[in-house]
Amino acid sequence: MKGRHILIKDHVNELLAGGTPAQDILDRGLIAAIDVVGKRMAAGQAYIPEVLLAARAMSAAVGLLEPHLAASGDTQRGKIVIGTVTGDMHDIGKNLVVTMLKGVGFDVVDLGVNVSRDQFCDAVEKLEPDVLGLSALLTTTMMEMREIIRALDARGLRQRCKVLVGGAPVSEQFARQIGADGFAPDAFEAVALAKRLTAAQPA
Ligand code: B1M
Repeated sequence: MKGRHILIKDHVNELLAGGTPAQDILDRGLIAAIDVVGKRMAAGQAYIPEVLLAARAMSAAVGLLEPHLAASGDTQRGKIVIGTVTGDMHDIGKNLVVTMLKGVGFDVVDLGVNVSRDQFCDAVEKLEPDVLGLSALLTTTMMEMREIIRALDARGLRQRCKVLVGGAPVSEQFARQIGADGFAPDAFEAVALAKRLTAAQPA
């Protein structure tokens, strides 16, 4: 919460060495703390520089957890193109989803943040993924997901891949409303859903 990105690495390494599961460190430590920062931000008690410092510390800690979170050894499962939609710079959650998907054997192409609908459409056309993953953390940018699905439709690409959406303001109901194929509330569900969506595809 104080943004101490160097100290947090020592702390995470100590916890891992002591046998604390990586998932606990993530859920009970990192996500719990960034949620407090988010609430302070909403209440006007924390400002962007402090949130950026907290985000930098969180990213540093998540980097240490990644090898422990991502189970490995599974065979190749399919290709996923993923990105945070245009106007949105939030990427911590999306990066966690990427890590977990890679860990179970998906070939993941991460387009990064602030990705335009044309970039998503071009990637679907060129890379032919099984799944397109869209992330949004703002109530304003989540509406862009609908436009991306419309743009895929307009370019005749909608049937070429499944669309998976996620991010804090997104819900199952919203996913259905915009015509997505699925919604995942967290990185674990994203992996489970991606497996189901790709398993349903003809070989
Ligand atoms: Co921003 N921010 N932020 N922020 N920020 C929120 C989202 C906010 C809820 C804080 C608040 O007010 N309480 C609020 C949004 C309010 C709203 O829209 N209703 C907000 C705001 C307002 C803003 C700005 C507009 C502030 C401003 O400038 N006035 C601004 C917008 C910038 C922009 O994007 N254009 C802004 C900026 C920032 C920072 C840059 C400072 C920083 C981001 C740094 C970064 O990502 N590199 C930041 C942060 C850190 C947050 C909070 C505090 C934490 C987000 C986070 O990383 N959570 C956030 C408050 C909160 O969420 N508690 C907040 C941890 C992460 C593990 O969870 O991202 O939810 P999450 O990801 C989860 C699931 O959602 C899911 O799985 C993930 C892992 O389990 N998931 C998917 C995510 N993507 C998925 C995709 C999938 C499936 C699942 O399939 C494809």
